[in-house]
Amino acid sequence: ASTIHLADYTVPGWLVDGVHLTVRLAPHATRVLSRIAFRPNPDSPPVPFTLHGEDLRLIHAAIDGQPVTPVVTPTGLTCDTPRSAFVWEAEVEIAPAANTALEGLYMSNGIYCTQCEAEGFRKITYYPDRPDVMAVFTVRIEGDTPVLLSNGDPVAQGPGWAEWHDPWPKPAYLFALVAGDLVAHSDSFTTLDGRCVALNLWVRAADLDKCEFGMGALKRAMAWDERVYGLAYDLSVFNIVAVDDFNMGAMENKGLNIFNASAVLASPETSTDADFRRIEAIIAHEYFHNWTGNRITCRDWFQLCLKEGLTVFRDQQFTGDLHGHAVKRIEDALVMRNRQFQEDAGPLAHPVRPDRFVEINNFYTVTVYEKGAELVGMLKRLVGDDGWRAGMDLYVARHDGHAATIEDWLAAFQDATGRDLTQFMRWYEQAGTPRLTVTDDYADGIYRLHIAQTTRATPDQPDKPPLHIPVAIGLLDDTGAEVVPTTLLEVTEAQQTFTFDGLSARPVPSILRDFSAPVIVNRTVDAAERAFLLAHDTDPFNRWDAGRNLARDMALRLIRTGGGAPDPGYLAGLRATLTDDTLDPAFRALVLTLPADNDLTIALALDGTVPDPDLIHRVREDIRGAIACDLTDILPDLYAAQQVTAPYAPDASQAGRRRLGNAVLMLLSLTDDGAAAQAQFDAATNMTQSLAALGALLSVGRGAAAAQAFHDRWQHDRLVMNKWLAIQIAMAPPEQAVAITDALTRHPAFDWGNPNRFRSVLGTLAAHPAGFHRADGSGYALLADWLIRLDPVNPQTTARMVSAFDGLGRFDAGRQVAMRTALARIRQAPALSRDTTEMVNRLLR
Ligand code: BAL
Ligand code: ZN
Repeated sequence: ASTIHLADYTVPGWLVDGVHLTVRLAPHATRVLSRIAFRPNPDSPPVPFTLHGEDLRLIHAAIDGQPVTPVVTPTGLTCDTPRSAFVWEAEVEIAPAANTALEGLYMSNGIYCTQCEAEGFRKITYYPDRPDVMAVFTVRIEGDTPVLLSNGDPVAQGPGWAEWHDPWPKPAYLFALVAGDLVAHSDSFTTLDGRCVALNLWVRAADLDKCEFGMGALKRAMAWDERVYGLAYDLSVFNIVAVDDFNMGAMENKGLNIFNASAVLASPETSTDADFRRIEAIIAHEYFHNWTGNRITCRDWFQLCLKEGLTVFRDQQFTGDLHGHAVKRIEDALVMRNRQFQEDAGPLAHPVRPDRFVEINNFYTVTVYEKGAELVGMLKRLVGDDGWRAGMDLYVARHDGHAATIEDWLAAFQDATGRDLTQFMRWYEQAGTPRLTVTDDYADGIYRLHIAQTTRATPDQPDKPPLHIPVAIGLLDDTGAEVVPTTLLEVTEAQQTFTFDGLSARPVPSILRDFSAPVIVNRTVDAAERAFLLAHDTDPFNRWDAGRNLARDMALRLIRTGGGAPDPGYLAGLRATLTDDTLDPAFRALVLTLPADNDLTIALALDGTVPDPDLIHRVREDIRGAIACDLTDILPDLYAAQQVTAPYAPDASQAGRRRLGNAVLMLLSLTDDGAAAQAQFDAATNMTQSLAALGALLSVGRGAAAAQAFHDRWQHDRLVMNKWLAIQIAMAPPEQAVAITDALTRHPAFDWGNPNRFRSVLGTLAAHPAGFHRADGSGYALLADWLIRLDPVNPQTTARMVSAFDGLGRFDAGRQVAMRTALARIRQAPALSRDTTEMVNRLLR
């Protein structure tokens, strides 16, 4: 398979004025008739007429009504055509019931559905399947199912057929079609300008009781986008459909979002607080794409972050506005540190805007999405709130109805605000996590901060020029009062000094407030200063980060020395924070959460220490044990104080209390043999409490009976059974994780062709660092076995999960050999997909 380069972009040779599709549904022989008006692109030199197409059986083709015989290849066709506008007609046959890759038109539990991003439309019919070809679609669906849906507004329908028309020009990746025995949870939304929009959430009848929350989330998102960005919905109907088999979380098809059932169905009995939050965020994310992605789309797939980074940023803002920014910011930073920094530090590192790919599906990554959102956040900080809104307005006004680039995006902000963003552009092009080394000095009332930036080499990028980094700081006096409130320093050089004068004493600096840039800060800070910031920092993010840094420094010290006792200062700080009832319980729960294994692994690797996953796990467990012991006098009361007696609501206040209560329950279980957890499990009336109690019981080896009871109660519920499978692996002791995973792959519930199921089992093993990275290589071997089996069935999910091996290069020689052996075995699998081949090759290069 060949590599596609951004530098080779050329405009489309042919443009599309309109698309008429007739889809005659049948599980094994669906016929797709297309009538497409083409004209030469005046901005392109004359080029031959070519269309993408894969896995299609061409029945006939015609140009302006005259039959033609195109040259068909496995990836498309070419055909002699007039040099001027013409109408292309084709009829193809496809087999949705045989489509296990879940790209194009496929069937999920009897429901026809589609997934066309990034390049799935070419599996439905021949078409210029590239995002810069935008067209108005009219679709007729014929089928014997009660519900027949496509994009846009309904035109007409009768028994066995329906017609839809989408007036907004769109790229083919936003095409969608759904047909099946579905029922709707319906509602409506009136836009600020008074238009009534019909809202439907289509599900199987058995799931109708799990729609209310998702519908509310949709309405909140619609109102928020109007209020915050002045962006209103633009069709008469907005449909969401839940399907069981889906590679991603959800898809923003114009007017017809298709969702992984796990990302939309919610009920207190079956969903945790975290599920509710995630569902609300994903519904908002897909809705927000209506403007940032659909009305303004990407010129080419290299620009994926243009829509994804911006839309993630918008859903983060939305969640923060609804539920509190402090906790949201910490959670977003944790995703960066635990996952994105890891990607940046390994063989899969790539820029937020990659400049080459073999298979674009492999670039729906935490770098494109979450780091992409961080770049948007930095831009907002640099231009300020007014500049941000002016830039967004200009971006929308200029590019509405068009396919844009990152250059267009930054030009809108440059033009709206007058800021020079030339250097900022490097963030999009340069992979890797910058490290800031911060030192300071103070004399005669003058305080100076010295900041140096470096970014390590990443694949294909040995040299890294300096970035434009917004570093928010504040200075505190020894009572915790701010002597310099939050100030944005703009670091643009390799080394820079910032001076603050007129100070009466040496201040305590609070650096990188609100996680103002996705960087690692290196600064030698003693435990006393960290404890001071944990107690006093006025910036909630840095207050939390001070506690996390205390824990991290301590964990790293214990790892380096092979173990030992936790710092009394850390334990004292934790005690003070946990018992401070003025603090949000969710915030306290976050302070109680130890740095993840991944976070510690990266820190060790960056400092040249070979991380030992077993030792890291043991030290974390030792620290947890020491915390449980040290806080034993306060834990029962702290736990009791978080119990909610009001009827369940997934709001921030209740969820925060459950979060803290359940974090405390994990510690209590270490000292009471799971008694409190068993009591909570027995009394639980919602999934948050039930699952947390089951997890706590499993974590202390007392979970067998509860796991069985949970299974017996929920075996009919696919989504809950995913949790049941996952938690047994997540909570397994490292030495048992592989065996438990292996056993669960033999459980009747393990329907491995379903991506959610596969991820619940193998994905959970891959996310269990000490379990997956067994020194004997058994974790790698088991995952490889299953990826080899899944690849011919579902390349996309296989390829994404291959990234579990991106610790390659970080661990000891024995593990490296075992990882390479596993990857080599995958590479040798017969007819390995393009998706997986690219990932394995990137890992092994
Ligand atoms: N566009 C793919 C799914 C999402 O990011 O919304
Ligand atoms: Zn998205």
